[in-house]
Amino acid sequence: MLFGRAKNNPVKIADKGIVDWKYATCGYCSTGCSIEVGLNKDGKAVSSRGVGGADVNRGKLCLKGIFEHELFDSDGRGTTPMMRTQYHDEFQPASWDAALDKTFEEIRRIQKKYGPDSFAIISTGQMLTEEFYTLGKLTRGLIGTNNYDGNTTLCMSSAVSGYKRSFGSDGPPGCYEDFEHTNCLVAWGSNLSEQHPIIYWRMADAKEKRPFPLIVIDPRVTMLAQNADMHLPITPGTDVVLQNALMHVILKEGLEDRRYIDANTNGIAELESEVAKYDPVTASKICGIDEDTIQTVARLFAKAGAAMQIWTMGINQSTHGSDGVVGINNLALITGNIGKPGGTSLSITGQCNAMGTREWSSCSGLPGYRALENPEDREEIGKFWGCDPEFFPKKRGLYQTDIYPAIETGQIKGLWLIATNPLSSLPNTARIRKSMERLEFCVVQDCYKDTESAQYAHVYLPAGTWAEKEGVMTNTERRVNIVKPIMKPPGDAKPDLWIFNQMAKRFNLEEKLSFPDKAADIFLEMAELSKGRLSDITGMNHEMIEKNRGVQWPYTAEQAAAGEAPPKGGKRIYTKDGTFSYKDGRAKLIPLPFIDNNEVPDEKFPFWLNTGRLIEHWHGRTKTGKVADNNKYVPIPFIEINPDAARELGVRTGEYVRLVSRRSDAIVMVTPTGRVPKNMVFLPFHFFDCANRLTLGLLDPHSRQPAYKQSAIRIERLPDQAEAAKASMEMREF
Ligand SMILES: Nc1nc2c(c(=O)[nH]1)N[C@H]1C(S)=C(S)[C@@H](COP(=O)(O)OP(=O)(O)OC[C@H]3O[C@@H](n4cnc5c(=O)[nH]c(N)nc54)[C@H](O)[C@@H]3O)O[C@H]1N2
Ligand SMILES: Nc1nc2c(c(=O)[nH]1)N[C@H]1C(S)=C(S)[C@@H](COP(=O)(O)OP(=O)(O)OC[C@H]3O[C@@H](n4cnc5c(=O)[nH]c(N)nc54)[C@H](O)[C@@H]3O)O[C@H]1N2
Ligand code: SF4
Ligand SMILES: [Mo]
Repeated sequence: MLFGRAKNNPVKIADKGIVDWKYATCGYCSTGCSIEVGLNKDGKAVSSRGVGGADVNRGKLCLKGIFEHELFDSDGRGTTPMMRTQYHDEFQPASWDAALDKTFEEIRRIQKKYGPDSFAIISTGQMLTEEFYTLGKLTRGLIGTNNYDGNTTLCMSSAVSGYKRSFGSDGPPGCYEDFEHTNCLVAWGSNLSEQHPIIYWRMADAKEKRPFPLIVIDPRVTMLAQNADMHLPITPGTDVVLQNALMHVILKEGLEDRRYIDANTNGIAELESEVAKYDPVTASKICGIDEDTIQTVARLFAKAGAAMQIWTMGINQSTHGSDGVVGINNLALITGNIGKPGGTSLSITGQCNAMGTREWSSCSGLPGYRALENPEDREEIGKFWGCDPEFFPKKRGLYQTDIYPAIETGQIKGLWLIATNPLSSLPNTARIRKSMERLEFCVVQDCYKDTESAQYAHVYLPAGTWAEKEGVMTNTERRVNIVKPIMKPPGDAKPDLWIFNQMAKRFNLEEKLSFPDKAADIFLEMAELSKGRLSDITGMNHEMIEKNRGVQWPYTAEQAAAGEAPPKGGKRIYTKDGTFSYKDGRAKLIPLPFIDNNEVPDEKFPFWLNTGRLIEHWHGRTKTGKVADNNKYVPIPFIEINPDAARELGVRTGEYVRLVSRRSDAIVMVTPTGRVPKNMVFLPFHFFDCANRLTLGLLDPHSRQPAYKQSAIRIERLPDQAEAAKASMEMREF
């Protein structure tokens, strides 16, 4: 292939000999890009490209998607089940039967000895929806532990909780197309350009064609903030105060939408009396945003006609995470900005299928957004699955972040970790290590065998990942898209669905419940359960999902029969008056008093520790750490530190320093940059035994999500740099 001037120094791209392109949906972030993987004549995956006709990405991919095919034969993949008696022994290879029998026996032994809830199961947002549904059936219908949760408690729990409190149900009301209609966009704690690059591209493209003000609220000058019209560098953890002040101005100046409020909401009087306390001057002293800016943003937002808010972890990962989401919803509701083109509150989801787990995994309830607390829901699912509804617990069990303290106190004795790596992702990992050491039995099911958490496993189950499996995922805008098996899992590794079905055989002795093998059949079972509900997918099946490059829910059998072509599904929800999920069809306006309970910088620990992500890497780097083009840019941990702070400390670019919090310490490299204020450092959490040695992670009272972004640290200079470099490396060897 030749680009540029054909005769003068043409750019040559090596011909990879691709003979076939196979369809999939990207398995990293929740943007939900459609990918094609190129196979050469030997059937080897040699390339990835974006799919031109796909609504979401329109041919584009970010650098994670572009190299995704390299995962198939990357280092560290698990190829055979492994077992050992004590977690510190050497692992021995085992047969699948031996590993699954052992797991089954240990689950039942522990449950018999200590009670059904003494065995906990922690899952993920990174499997396929049919797998989530099957694991839910196995856990709720047969194993019978109520301590079943997902890593989504670290990620989307505050969004779920906030949506439920405001609207009566989870379910993001908007879509990416809203960028094309909005007249004002407010982004709360989201680094969209790096963490959801293709959603960012959709936004930037819409903004270029039809300019609208972009207001970014983030203590750090992120790439998104650099591209904003206004950047509000908020004091960490105080977003609720700013929200109250914005509502104060809107209500005081009569800029609210009274018709919408009267027709769609309850609670305006209570909200008004609470926000009356947050005049911009008082609020500015707490949240660090001056009164003029507060007034300008309030007016811009309320007068826009169609105003949109998006948010990610800067809001969710906070002791006010759920309240922050409710605050965003309050702002949207009082200005009539829900369910209309360009007027919405759209939570930008994290993992590729965090939405699918919310809808179908039964983690916090029962499938299809049903609740354990609701007797009719228990009855319906019990009948449908063929089990006694009395077997279901009557309220949800512990959240992931409460399961570890319960291991610490001996209430929980056994653990099954599926596609999550808590030793790298939970706050205060020294404490998590102690908990893991106390387990009588731990089984880790992961596509990589070299995870930090597998150190504590008695049984390791090697899983397939991404396009080694078949099933659907739901993205941020409720779009269900499909992944097809392009490669076989390496060695004797198996798709997660196969593993759950084999486990189910062991628990399902009377064969009362059915466990179909084929993802397409499981999808149809889920569709049946979705009939008439918010997340109705009765009009979809695997084939039509692939054909349309993803379809948004709701998409009903009636819509399919009416032959909407091509079927695009539901762009928005709550589009008409009185359609919220509370019984009376109204949303709730909820007052949000602010209590400052964070660990804040002081004399001993003078810096805020802000943690988050980089574009090149994915979480604990089990995947991107092994893809050369992702890893080589950022192979070691570093902090962003303000140049003035670096000068005062006497440290320069490339030097190592020790970060010390009340929990522990970590050695990292220094990168001075104006991206962070003088009293803050930003530390990516991708590197093992680093960020989460330091974090405190206080929990949100509603969502139990950790405040990963608000801890206090001090920085110590290290005179012996060679020694420091060595120590920094050694910390990550195990
Ligand atoms: N490349 C890449 N992309 C990813 C991921 C990845 O690991 N790598 N992970 C995916 C997942 S699971 C998730 S959840 C998303 C996360 O996506 P984002 O939430 O966009 O990413 P983060 O870097 O965690 O945090 C976003 C911002 O929150 C800001 N922040 C910190 N404290 C506050 C505060 O008090 N208020 C406000 N308003 N902002 C604050 C931080 O400065 C940071 O810039 O990314 C997804 N996409
Ligand atoms: N300090 C700090 N900590 C954080 C955050 C932060 O911003 N700051 N963010 C939090 C957030 S938002 C999140 S989402 C969590 C993420 O936390 P984790 O879920 O622990 O992170 P991952 O590294 O993505 O772990 C997923 C694991 O699943 C495996 N895996 C991938 N695909 C498959 C599959 O198909 N099947 C199986 N069986 N295994 C698979 C991977 O190899 C990996 O080991 O981290 C949280 N921790
Ligand atoms: S934006 Fe997200 S879904 Fe799209 S290619 Fe990148 S990682 Fe994959
Ligand atoms: Mo996340």
